[in-house]
Amino acid sequence: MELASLTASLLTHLGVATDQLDRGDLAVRSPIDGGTIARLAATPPADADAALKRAHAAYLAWRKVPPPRRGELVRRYGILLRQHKAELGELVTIETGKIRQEGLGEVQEMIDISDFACGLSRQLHGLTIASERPGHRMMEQWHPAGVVGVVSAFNFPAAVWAWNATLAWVCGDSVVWKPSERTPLTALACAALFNAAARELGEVPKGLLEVLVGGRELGTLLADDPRIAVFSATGSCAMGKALAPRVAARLGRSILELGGNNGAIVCPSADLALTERAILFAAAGTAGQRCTTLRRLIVHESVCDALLERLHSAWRRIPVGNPLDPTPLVGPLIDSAAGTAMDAALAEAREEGGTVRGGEKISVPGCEGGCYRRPALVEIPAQCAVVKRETFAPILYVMRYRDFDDAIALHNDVPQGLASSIFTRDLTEAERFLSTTGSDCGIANVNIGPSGAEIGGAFGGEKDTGGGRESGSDAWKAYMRRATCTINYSGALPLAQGIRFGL
Ligand code: UN1
Repeated sequence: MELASLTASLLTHLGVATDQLDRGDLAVRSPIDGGTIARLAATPPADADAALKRAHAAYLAWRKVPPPRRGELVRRYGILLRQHKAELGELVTIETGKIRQEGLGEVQEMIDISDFACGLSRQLHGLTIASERPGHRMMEQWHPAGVVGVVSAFNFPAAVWAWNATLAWVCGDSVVWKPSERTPLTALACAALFNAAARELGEVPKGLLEVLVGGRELGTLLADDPRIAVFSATGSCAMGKALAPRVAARLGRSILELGGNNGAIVCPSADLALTERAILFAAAGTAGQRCTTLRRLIVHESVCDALLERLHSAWRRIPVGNPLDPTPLVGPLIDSAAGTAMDAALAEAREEGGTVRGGEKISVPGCEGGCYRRPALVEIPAQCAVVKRETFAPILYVMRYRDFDDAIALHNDVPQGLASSIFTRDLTEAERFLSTTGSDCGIANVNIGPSGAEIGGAFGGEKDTGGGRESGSDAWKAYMRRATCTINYSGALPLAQGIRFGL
């Protein structure tokens, strides 16, 4: 079936009114063949303002609903996601170009975070703290923060939004979502399923989820609007650096999940067969378009040739092709600009003395308008500027090390700090990598690659990655406001710090 009509039929199954698909100027293209699959109308600023008003009113009502009841809404959402996993996964594949396995994985990640958030709705607990004053008690309470603005990227058009939205809803917040203008259809489908869950539950205020369709002007609008209590953005470091100061200027709160330039150290004792498999998924998977993609490999000189031999053979065999077909492991890049950026990075690497293998254009029959590239493996003598930059494409730079401390220093010597790995069977190396003086990233793994995190842990990174944490652990606290409460049940009025004050 032609992609546009396949998309329309998936959207119908997912509950999206298809009359809006050819209404506007915003062309949505599938990276699979570059063809237009919809033309949406962008949200005008006046409509965005009305959406923010509805979201704010929804928050005022929703914050009064007991959290476990809020969790029930998210639980129902998770059930609908399970029922529609195949269709939503396929839509993600069509809109992002990721292979079917990864499209389904993305929906599974949404289901997982829905389960997590539902459980969390009975766990939004604060501390009780011993007071220094007799007959006093201190406690922390967590209250809903307000409207959460979510700006999401094309590469995880549903899961990363769901990390934010499901937590926000159980925390008593409402959500205004600005998806990437390249993947608005997935957003419309996620919203349709959410609205279905809300209808099922009943008594859910309108405006708990508002979707704004359009470009960067809408992200800026959310960053600037004081009604957005929490601004959560995923995207490039440049995007974060443009928007974060705007949120800060109004003393708003941001959660930033920006670029990664993730490295792995391969030590002499590493299990090379396991390491090879881990590297293949982390570097070539999702066509190198995850923020957690492995981009830098730092290999001990004693095992580098053996590992490279394995990687060269694997890289030659990676099936690249239409992600809707069952065999490809690597689909297209998001657009031709991404291909141009990849070519430019490889040219720069060559100038720096790099040996480039792979990276060539691949013509996929029937998908001539798509931008397909063989993943590239680049041996490079030094960590030069191109290696320190995040190029959102499947390029793996390989460097050698002799001394372990040098390897860690090289690993940390990039502006970004998202995810990292070490491959070793030596306990002291593993522990040093995880220690205070080891990896400086928000995610540090042993004997698995840097990508493909589970939702149970807090997700995010340091330095230019932005410092935000989303998803599991106690990331929920960023979606609430903390009140420190002191209660005096004594009848006397002792002051803290022993201060005497009175007439
Ligand atoms: C992203 O690329 O923005 O850990 C998120 C991973 C996925 C999420 C990636 N669970 O690779």
